Amino acid sequence: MSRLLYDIFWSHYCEKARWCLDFKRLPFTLVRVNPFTRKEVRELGRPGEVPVLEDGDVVIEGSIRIAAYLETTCPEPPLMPADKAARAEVLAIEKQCDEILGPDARRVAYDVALQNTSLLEGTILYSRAPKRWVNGLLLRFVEPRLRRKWSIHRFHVEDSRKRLPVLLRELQKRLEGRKFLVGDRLTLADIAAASLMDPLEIVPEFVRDPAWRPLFEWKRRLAAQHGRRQRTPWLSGAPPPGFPRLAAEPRGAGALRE
Ligand SMILES: N[C@@H](CCC(=O)N[C@@H](CS)C(=O)NCC(=O)O)C(=O)O
Repeated sequence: MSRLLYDIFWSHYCEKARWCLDFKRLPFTLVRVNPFTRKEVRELGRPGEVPVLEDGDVVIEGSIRIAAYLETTCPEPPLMPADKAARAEVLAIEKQCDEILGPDARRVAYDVALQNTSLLEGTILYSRAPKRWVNGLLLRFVEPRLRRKWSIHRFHVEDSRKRLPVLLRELQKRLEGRKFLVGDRLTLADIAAASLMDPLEIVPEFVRDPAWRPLFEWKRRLAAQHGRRQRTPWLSGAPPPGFPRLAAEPRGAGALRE
């Protein structure tokens, strides 16, 4: 029976679904979705969001439902703890990550990338000549649509910047002296948090702030242990125009290496 994951490789929600599948050691085939037309997903009769899992006759949309489906159909190894209270904690963290961390991290990261468009090469922009030469034109078409789609406008970005530290602080606090967000083994809560915070790797005000170093270190360690591909942290070079320089950030190159 074929198992297909409709995927956009740089989508952090797709990464969450891929991580769940890999954790369960379930073989699957990736269907690369055209990010502009979403044709492959629409052909399934779905509105166009990714990830979508097609498992034989069953089609499941969204990383939350995919994780729940995998846990039911393939219970081992478990993504959820056995204890009922701990399960509720995992689901609550997953929900917060889905509703706050995922959209807010995406919004602030796109805001940075749209001001530093080389960060978009290899994803929505071409990285090699001669196609690279049309990037300017492509961006003029794509940028307004992206900004509209993800509400990447000043006030929304500001709101996201204020909301994120609240959640990041909660996550970081939970991890004090512990390896996992809930209990003593990896759960869906860790996969959700580590996947959905990945876009923040390119947001200097978070990734360079020593206050969040333990959280980023945890995320990178976990990702490395599980063989995940993650974004390269933007730790050196001038931050984008308009970004607050952190008090702890060295002048000049601004490098803050681990
Ligand atoms: N809550 C959903 C969110 C999925 C989501 O936002 N996916 C994005 C890509 S990161 C998407 O495809 N959005 C719709 C679109 O761009 O048409 C999940 O858990 O999968």
